[in-house]
Amino acid sequence: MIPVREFAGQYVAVFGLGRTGLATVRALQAGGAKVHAWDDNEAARQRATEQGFDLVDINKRDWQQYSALILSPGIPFRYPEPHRVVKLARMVGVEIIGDMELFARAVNALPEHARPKIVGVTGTNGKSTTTSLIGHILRKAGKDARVGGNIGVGVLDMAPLHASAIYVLELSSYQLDLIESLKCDVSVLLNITPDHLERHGGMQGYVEAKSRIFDNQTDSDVAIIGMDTMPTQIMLARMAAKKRQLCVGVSSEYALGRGISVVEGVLFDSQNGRATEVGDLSEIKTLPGQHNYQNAAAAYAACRALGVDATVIMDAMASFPGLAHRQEVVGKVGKVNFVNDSKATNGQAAVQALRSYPRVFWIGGGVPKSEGLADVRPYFGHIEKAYLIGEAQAQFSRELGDAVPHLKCGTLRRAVAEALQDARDCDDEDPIVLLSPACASFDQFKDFEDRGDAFKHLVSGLMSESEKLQATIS
Ligand code: UMA
Repeated sequence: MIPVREFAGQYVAVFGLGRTGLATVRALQAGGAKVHAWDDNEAARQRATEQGFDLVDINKRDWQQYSALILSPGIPFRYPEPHRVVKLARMVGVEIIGDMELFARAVNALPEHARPKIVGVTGTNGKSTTTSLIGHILRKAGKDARVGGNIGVGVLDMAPLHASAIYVLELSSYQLDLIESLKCDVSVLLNITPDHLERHGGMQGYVEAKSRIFDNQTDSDVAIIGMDTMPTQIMLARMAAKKRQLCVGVSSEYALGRGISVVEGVLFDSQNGRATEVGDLSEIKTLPGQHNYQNAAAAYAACRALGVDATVIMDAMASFPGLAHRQEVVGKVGKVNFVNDSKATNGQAAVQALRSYPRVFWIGGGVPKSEGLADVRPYFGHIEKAYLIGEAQAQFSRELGDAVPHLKCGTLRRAVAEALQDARDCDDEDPIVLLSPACASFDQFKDFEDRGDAFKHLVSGLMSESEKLQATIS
């Protein structure tokens, strides 16, 4: 845990008692603050009480007493409408920040020589893989790398600050909205495509939130920017012109004259204007597809910026174990392969998986995003048949129309059973059933991890049934 001393002896309100909130309460209390914590949800309050937290309903308190409101990232801050506690805090001029800002202030309070390094990673898609890959490479290079943030670990729950440590933080747009003084030694922005627009009041607000990862950088810092989406291309051009920090472009679509590129699976470093072949990524099973090539290029650039040798980086990438719920091969029933890509909560993310396989039995649906299947449409040809679930099924059925055979299955259980049946009967030798929903999960599951676990559970049930059947036959 990272104690936060900034509010020692003062009253602080913490709202939201999930991973962020609970870690924040612990860190503030360890630093001597008097914390009033609350959550709208009774079950969350109950869980917190069971863990020994004293709760105070901040809706009913005098807000003049609070020095700050620490807001969890999932709680609406500006759009679609600020949460009631946000309005209360604004009314009395109480500052509103998030756990990342508390972390930043704890780091900034240290003398310069005692500060750890910070690598921030954001983007619409690929940030968890890139964050985890950077952490893996740095550890293989013998560094004290710690991985956390949006990837699932509240930043204040991470190991205490230390000068030789490197904090590799996945940063969501929600978290970036709540920072002021976070200064990343290396900032990575992978890509920007429409997502979470309702929370940022549209695309401009979303792009602005993402760009905050570069705030506070100086000429000793490095900004690594994906060149494969238009908003990030524009951002790199503007930032390079300002020369506030060193900007490095990365791409898996274009051979960059200056930057890091992946061409047909081969990674090239042309940061000094002359292209040097660094290594072949196409052999790394845990980083399949063009999107992962860009993630790898960004991870390479970040680790080079931290002084890691290129050969050490390539060796480390080869042993990257991959991440759960991202094109995770979960098992085989007879000849049918099952791939769990539950993390694909928007169309762009589902595209990354769909374009990695020429022909799949695709399970999609859940809570649809505003852009529906618009991004997926160019890859309809990769879908042999679609199995639709959740709230999105009627909308997706309309969007697929006659172009893709499909079935409204309602539940994941039925979708898996139907897809297995069809895949088993098809002529392919090695068919793939892919769960890559292009939707949020909240209509039927707690979160994307819960959805992916349910898929894995269903597949493992089918695998043991199939093994039992094989044993009976033989
Ligand atoms: N709550 C209220 N009122 C509200 C909304 C929420 O009281 O109006 C309460 C809920 O009852 C719950 C708590 O707030 O008890 C949850 O807070 P939260 O949604 O911020 O979730 P945390 O558990 O703190 O997890 C957050 C991130 N979640 C979100 O941003 C939604 C986690 O990212 C992150 O791993 C964690 O902090 C640690 O940093 C998850 C995520 O889905 C993976 N992120 C989004 C994404 O990747 O697309 C942004």
